[in-house]
Amino acid sequence: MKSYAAVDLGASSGRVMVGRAGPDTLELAEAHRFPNRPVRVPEGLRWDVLALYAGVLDGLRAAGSRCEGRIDSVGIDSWAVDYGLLDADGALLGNPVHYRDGRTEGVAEKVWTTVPAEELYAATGLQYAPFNTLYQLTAARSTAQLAQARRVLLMPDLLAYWLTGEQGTELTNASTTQLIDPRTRDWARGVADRLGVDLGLFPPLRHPGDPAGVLRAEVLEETGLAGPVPVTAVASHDTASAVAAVPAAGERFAYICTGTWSLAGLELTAPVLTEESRAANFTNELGLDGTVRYLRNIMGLWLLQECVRAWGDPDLGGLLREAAKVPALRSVVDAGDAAFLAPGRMPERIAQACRASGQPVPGSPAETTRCILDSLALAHRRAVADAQRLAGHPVDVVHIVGGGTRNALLCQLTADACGLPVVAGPTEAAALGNVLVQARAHGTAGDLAGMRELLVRTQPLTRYAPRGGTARWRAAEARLADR
Ligand code: ADP
Ligand code: LRH
Repeated sequence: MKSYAAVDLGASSGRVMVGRAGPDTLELAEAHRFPNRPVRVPEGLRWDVLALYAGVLDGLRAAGSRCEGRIDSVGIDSWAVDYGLLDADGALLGNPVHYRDGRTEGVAEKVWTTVPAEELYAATGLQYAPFNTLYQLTAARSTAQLAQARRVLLMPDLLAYWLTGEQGTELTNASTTQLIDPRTRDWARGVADRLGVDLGLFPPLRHPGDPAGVLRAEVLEETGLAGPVPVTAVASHDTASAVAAVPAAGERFAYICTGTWSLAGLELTAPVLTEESRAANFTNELGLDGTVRYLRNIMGLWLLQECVRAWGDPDLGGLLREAAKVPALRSVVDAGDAAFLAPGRMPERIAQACRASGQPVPGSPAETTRCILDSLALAHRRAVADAQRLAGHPVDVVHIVGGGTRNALLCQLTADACGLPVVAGPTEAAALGNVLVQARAHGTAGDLAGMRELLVRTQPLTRYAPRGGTARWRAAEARLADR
């Protein structure tokens, strides 16, 4: 059996996991977890990328010590859209900008005066989100940093470059830039030319499973690993890795990747580029093996994370137990609303949204938590229903993966709201998808269906049956639509 290190960087924490995979085995153990704390400096909200890199090195050292210094390969995935700029010497120019930074406000509208939103969607299949890389690069257009930049490296590609000295742009993550055509799975050159984006700044595309260099000698020394250690390109968008690790059988399933975000949708074989789909803000991101991740971004547990931070970090388990006792569906907010994107004052912003829509204003933390979880379940219901209708792809089951699987109340409410059985798990789906793609590249895992069979056989899963009461969810949905 081989050992793989999966570096998985989420918006709230980074982790380095050790995966062991064989024909009938898939084991995952956490070697190291570290917080991912963005920092607000005078110029805006930035990722602390050096702290993240230090966490990766600590994690690789910890991973090595679990495997007598012998790791067969390393793979890296992270959140999407963000990037670092390198100068002509290959040095990083400034700290990567956080996708919640305000610099992209109003930028999309300007872009659409050159390439109308309808055309942009038809060419790239990407939903509107203010932080798509295209809008970030446009917002940066007149900055000294971009003028000096010779390279754009997406976050996982930047870390891989620091580990190996080699550069590439991994495709699944590139598909979140709004600069990729989901039909050709190549750069959308026409769009880039019209908008003055220099695609030459990106290194060549690479695909999950491609070799991505070997750990540099200094990295081996610092981590105590025995070389050579290859780095393998995985589905480097965390959501792509997580979807690859959805333990589904067949095609009739929806998935919800729950963590800081909820990414809810379907796995398809071709993109849906209709005007109706654009209006419903569904995205066509690229997945493993020619698949399309047809999904909607929902604010996710970010809403709760920000409240918990505002309340001084009370115990989450206790809060969820109290929230379970609060009557259901008293007030709901639109968990897809970009108004919740920026950090800060989240309990007040949720209260304000309830007040503005004439609903009871949640008072206690338990009531606010209940409002968030009801709202998320409602947004899950809408996304799962809309995706099926827009793609003409019916489902029988909803799979929930990611940190939200630890929130039993959210899983049950999602089953109730969707009126479908929910299968929850694995929690560390992105890391498992990362490991499985490495294992396949190194000869110990099968195709996507085979990977999923292995997950079903090896991973603990929890099932939630819908408890009825769909009419109440339908009514809450209508209530929200009326406001
Ligand atoms: P990301 O990858 O975006 O950083 P995760 O997938 O790690 O996010 O999920 C983080 C979320 O998981 C937290 O915001 C929290 O709401 C939820 N979570 C983590 N641990 C627990 C727990 N013990 N009980 C309930 N929810 C939890
Ligand atoms: C989740 C995620 C999501 C993106 C967002 C920026 O971690 O990758 O798929 O839309 O971060």
